[in-house]
Amino acid sequence: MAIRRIYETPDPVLRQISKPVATFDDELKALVADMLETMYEAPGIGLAAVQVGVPVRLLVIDLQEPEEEGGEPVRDPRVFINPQILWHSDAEVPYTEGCLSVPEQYAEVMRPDKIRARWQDVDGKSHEQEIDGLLAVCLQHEMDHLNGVLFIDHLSRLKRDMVLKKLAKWRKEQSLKAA
Ligand code: GNR
Ligand code: NI
Repeated sequence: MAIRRIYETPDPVLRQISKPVATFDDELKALVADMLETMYEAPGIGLAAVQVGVPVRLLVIDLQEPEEEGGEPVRDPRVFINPQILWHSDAEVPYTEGCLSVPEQYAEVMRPDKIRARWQDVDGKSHEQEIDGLLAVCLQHEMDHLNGVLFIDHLSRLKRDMVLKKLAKWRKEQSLKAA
């Protein structure tokens, strides 16, 4: 297992349309293991393969907050391969989102409250389930990545520019700290 580099905006890698996974082999399982390790280390609650530079329709999610448990983290890794949204509610809910590819920036995004999704697991087995709450938010955020979309793309031009300006400022401060 290895921690992989997470690509950040405005890297064009993040704008690729990810390709369906066709082969459920050991190489895929190794990529999933690396993605989980990378997500836990970041830390984040989700990660799409394209964020580590592999444009395939694969994402991992673990909603367990690292801060929630003192000591041993309780892990609940979920793997979604070739996910599809079969249905979504008309009702949308706001959630303040962040993204490992837009570090340290947060903004409110509206998304459907509830979705019905179909996906495959690492063995290629199909699953279908109705999903709501934080898992629905996170799954939709990750599925956007598979289509080259970032959460900032859902904001008004004004808000997006504010976030990108704050990101530039944060990066500058980081580089000054490191020097
Ligand atoms: O760690 C993450 N937190 C988060 C918070 C609100 C909505 C979505 C997310 S996903 C994000 C990790 C990430 O960038 N996944 O692509
Ligand atoms: Ni993200």
